Amino acid sequence: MDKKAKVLILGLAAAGKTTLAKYLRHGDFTENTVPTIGQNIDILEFEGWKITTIDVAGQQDFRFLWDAHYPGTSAVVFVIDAADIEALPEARDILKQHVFNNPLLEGIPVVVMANKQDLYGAVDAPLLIQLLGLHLDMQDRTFAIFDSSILHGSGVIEAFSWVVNQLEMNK
Ligand SMILES: Nc1nc2c(ncn2[C@@H]2O[C@H](COP(=O)(O)OP(=O)(O)OP(=O)(O)O)[C@@H](O)[C@H]2O)c(=O)[nH]1
Ligand SMILES: [Mg+2]
Repeated sequence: MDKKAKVLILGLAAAGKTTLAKYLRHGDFTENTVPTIGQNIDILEFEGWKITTIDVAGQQDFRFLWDAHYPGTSAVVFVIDAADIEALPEARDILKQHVFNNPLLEGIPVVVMANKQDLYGAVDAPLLIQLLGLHLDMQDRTFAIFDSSILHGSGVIEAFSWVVNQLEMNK
C-alpha cells in the first residue's frame, strides 16, 4: 500500500482525542478514563490509506511535545469539547497559535470536530465558528468543521472521510 499519511489529533485536554483515536481503530466508543501523557501513535487502514494517527496530550504541560510532530503532517484533526463553554477561548487560542499560525502546518487541511454534541448546552458548528472567530482563518485554507458525538458515533466517520478526501486530492 503506497498511500500513506500522518494525521495529527490536537486539542485541549479532555476534548476527546484519545476517544477519537480509539473509535477510528475499533469502530466504536470506548470510555477513556486516563489523560494522555506524551502521545499515542497508531496505524490504521482507512479507505485504502495507511494512516498514522498521533493522538497528543492536551494538558498544557505536555503541549511542547506537539512540536516534534508537525513536520510531515498530512492533515490535522482539532477536537473541541463543544459543551465546555468556559474552555472555548483557550481552545480558540491554541487552534490559532498551534495550527492556523504555525508555519510548519501551512497549507495542511484542518478539520475541527465540535465534539460532545450529545451533552446539554453543546454549541453546534456554525455557532462555534462565530464564537471562535474562525471566518478569516477558514477562508485561507482547506478547512471543514463537523458536529460530532463520539459517544453516539455521529459525525466521526464524516470528519475522517473528509480528511481522507483531502489526502486523495493532494496525493
Ligand atoms: N459525552 C461525551 N463524552 C465524550 C465524548 N468524547 C469523549 N468523551 C469523554 O471525554 C473524556 C475525555 O476524553 P479523552 O479522549 O480522554 O480526552 P483527550 O482529548 O484525549 O484528553 P487528554 O489526553 O488529556 O488530552 C472521557 O471521559 C471521554 O469518555 C463525546 O462525544 N460525548
Ligand atoms: Mg488523550
